[in-house]
Amino acid sequence: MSKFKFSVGPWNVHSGADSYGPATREEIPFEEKVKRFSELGFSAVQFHDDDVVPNMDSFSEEDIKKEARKVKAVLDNYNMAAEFVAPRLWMDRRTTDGGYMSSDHKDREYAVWRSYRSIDIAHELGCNKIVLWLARDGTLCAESKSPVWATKMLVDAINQMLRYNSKALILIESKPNEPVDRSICGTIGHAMGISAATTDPSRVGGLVESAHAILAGLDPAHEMGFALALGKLWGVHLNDQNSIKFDQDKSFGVENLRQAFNQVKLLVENNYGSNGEYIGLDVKAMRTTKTEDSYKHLENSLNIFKALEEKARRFDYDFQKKCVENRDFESLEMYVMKLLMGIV
Ligand code: XUL
Ligand code: MN
Repeated sequence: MSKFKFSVGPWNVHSGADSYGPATREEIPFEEKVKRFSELGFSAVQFHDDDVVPNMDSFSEEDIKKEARKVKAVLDNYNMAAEFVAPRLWMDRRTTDGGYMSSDHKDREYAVWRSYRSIDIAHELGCNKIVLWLARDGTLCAESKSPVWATKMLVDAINQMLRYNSKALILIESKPNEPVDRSICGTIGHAMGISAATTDPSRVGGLVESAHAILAGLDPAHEMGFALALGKLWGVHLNDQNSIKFDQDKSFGVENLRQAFNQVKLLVENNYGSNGEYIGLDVKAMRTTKTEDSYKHLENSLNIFKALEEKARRFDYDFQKKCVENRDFESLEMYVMKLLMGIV
């Protein structure tokens, strides 16, 4: 029995369309997804602002709140919570050259407007976490934008959000590249630096995604550990990634089992979740997956997580201590491999 609570975003179940080809599966209506998520054992849903209010740009601020209340009723119906709301700052024409760091001040104002709406929507859904994945904030052409200026723009935008609502918590989801070439918050260390520079660091933390850490050439457990040490790991996006290439969002643990184990072990050891945090998934089904298997990657990720949690909970710390005292890391490593292979 897992000691954690799990969350997932509606975009985790998608039609399979990518930049190179059309959909391969049927679209599943939102409410059906929520019902299935709850049956699979998830207790919260992660949202982009327009997952909650599609076409929100054409609604008034009051109507956006009204629409959000309808989604809250759907969540209540299935006994599901909302974990966070993330402004989608990458689809609209006004985010072509970024959100908070766009070269056009009108576009920057739009990005902040969307962020305020995300805060309003979160309030209606009964949560206070706002996730910033800074999709297009960075450069495509290195000389087009000063990284000094861009970093200051991000701090300014977060300060405006903190001012707008005194309860909102801002979680920066770091990622080194894609769709930009060079991002501004490439690692969780960058996110923590931004936090420290804001007017209220106690309300600015981080969300570590396994694949994003691997894209940065780093170990996801170490990224998570860094934020945990500072009391600022407020969300995770567990998934997997086969080395440094396009962002793959594979099922958790399917590429790097030992790295996955170490993420779970770290979360178990540090009582992650004791302040209400969720184990969030951000996983994509393969394009070849059939409509009837639209949730299989979620089930697989949950099952792998739970199997690794069970192994983490029976990790032999006495043996580990002895190995460390004797500097016998060969034996410690072999113990971990045997544990993962089911030999001990
Ligand atoms: C993009 C990514 C996003 C965020 C939410 O790489 O991970 O899905 O998690 O905006
Ligand atoms: Mn993510």
